[in-house]
Amino acid sequence: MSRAAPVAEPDDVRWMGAAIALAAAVDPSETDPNPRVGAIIVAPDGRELAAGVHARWGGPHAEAAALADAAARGVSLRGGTAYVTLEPCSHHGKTPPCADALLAAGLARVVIGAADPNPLVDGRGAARLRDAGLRVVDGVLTAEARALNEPFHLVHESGRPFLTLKWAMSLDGRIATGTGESQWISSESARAATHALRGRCDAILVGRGTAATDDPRLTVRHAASLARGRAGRPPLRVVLDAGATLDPASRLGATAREVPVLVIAGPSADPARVAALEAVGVEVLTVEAAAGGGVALGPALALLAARGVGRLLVEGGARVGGALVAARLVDEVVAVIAPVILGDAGAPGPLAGPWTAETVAGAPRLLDPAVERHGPDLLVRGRLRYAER
Ligand code: AOF
Ligand code: ZN
Repeated sequence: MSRAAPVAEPDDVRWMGAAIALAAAVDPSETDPNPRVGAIIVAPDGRELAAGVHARWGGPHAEAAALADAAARGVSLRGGTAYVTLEPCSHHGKTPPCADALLAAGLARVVIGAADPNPLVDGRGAARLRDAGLRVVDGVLTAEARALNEPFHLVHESGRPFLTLKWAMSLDGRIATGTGESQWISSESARAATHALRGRCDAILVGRGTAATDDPRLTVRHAASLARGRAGRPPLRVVLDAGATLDPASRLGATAREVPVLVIAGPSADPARVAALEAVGVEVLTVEAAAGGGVALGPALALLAARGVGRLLVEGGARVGGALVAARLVDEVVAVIAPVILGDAGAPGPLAGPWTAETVAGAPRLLDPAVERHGPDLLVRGRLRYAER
């Protein structure tokens, strides 16, 4: 039996816009890696009856919050329409399925902004509502609803993490002096902002060269900087290291039993080196080699996504950054610009490698970047858009 798909009604866009605005007011670091979601329930006569958001990771979903709001107001939802920015869930997670809760409330219609790409849901929430006889309308303000949760959609739909590439450079575009000194180009307050950025990511990645030169810790300095959804777990520390040549006595190696370290090696890594890293508690996984040497980036990112890494922060070096931009794998850029001039004499810039934009007009570009001031430094942040090919 086929049913005609219910069509949108004139007020649907307005109510969905209002639900999106509710979700947009939630700080994403409160819900990560969960999506931000808003829900509004409207009576058959067009009055708003209840509203709710998914306000924090582990807390009630937006629909449950709206139903609790209705209960607190003592209103009946019978025959009403729910506007949800994300398809209601159908799985028993930390909370029971929202689709069931909406059914129990006696609603007549559900209007959905974006489908839930989580394999635990993936259309089953909408199907359950339809099968129970509700009128389900989807595709209302979908682009805006998806924009609330770009990393969430990306990781489920493309199988790779949302990738933020970060660098700090001098006013004249250098990340070190010609003699190789780089600590510290950016101010203490800009570095504190970077630690907060780390606290929102599932993993922090550097290339083997940066691991050797800077001997970084890649930790989050203050526990308070950790996003709630990380539930006290610091981000995974990752080194792209084709030869598995990371020094087991480096800061990363020496602290691997306290905060996990993953080395992504290539197929020709020396087994003795792998064993030496594993002996200090570093996990070593192998992916195929890239055509030009090094580790193949796509498979390395797929491996991280499979490990639950939804947000990845890449902190260098220049070759890794250059290769990621060339491969169009960078989603967001955070660049700190310090008011210092370092000159050249071979001083490196933030991106290295054979790739270059062919024209300025066709070059990747930050879309509507935000600019923040941290002490004396500027922080420029935005989504990276690539030209059509
Ligand atoms: C909804 N409404 O408000 C949200 C949904 O870890 P849990 O149990 O909270 O489930 C998280 C998953 O539920 C998340 O990955 C996404 O698929 C869905 N999020 N669903 O119906 C909401 N936040
Ligand atoms: Zn739910």
